[in-house]
Amino acid sequence: PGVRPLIAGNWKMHGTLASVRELAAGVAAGQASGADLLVCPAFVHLSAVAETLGSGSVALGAQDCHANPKGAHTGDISAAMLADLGVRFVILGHSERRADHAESDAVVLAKAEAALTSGLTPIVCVGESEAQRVSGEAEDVVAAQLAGSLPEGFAAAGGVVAYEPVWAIGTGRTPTEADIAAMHARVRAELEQRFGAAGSTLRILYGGSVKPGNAKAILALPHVDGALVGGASLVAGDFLGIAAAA
Ligand code: G2H
Repeated sequence: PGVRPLIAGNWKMHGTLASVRELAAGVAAGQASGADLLVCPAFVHLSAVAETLGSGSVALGAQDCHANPKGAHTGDISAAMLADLGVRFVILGHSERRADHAESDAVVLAKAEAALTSGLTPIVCVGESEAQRVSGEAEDVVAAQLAGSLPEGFAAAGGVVAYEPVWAIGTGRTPTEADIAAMHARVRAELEQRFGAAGSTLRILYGGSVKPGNAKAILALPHVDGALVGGASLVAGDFLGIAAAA
């Protein structure tokens, strides 16, 4: 209550210049009065999407950044470069990056520090594997990821946490509403313990197979302050449908 929901589209490694322009225009044309909207295209599409979004209310985000502001890091992109393009948010520590690029909590922490330094709002992703869920350690795994990945200035900068159970990503499977509510309550408790009162108003997103059909129930749960949407964010109508449920 009191926290304005954030509906974020993670476009992952999808799209062409033409298709992302069309998608961004479709999102920008929809009026979502009850939620803040954010789209996160691939690096190479950021400029085109920035141009399409113009000065409208849909915010622009990236899917990763390097921990250093500049330097000899072939193929990498710094937070400062993103800020220069008009990017305001950056997704960090997504489970696909933790898996594909061996990103540890320490790496995510360093990237989040860099994001804060450049004035970007980090969206730090955490979530347990299926084996960790089955063995009952999901909440402790997530608490440890938070402790290791969130920088000191996170709360002051209005940082965002995204809880994404790894086994629910792109699979069509979601945890029960009770399990989502329990995890979000634990994340809230961790944020309040670490950051005090400021932790009460930080947004905690749920991610993992969010669709128009399940969005209303998920977004109604306590401490669910929005969604990080992958597959369903690639269709403007579906993404806006999820936003309308917020
Ligand atoms: C989780 C989510 C977006 P999807 O990765 O970050 O993807 O909605 O396709 O499960």
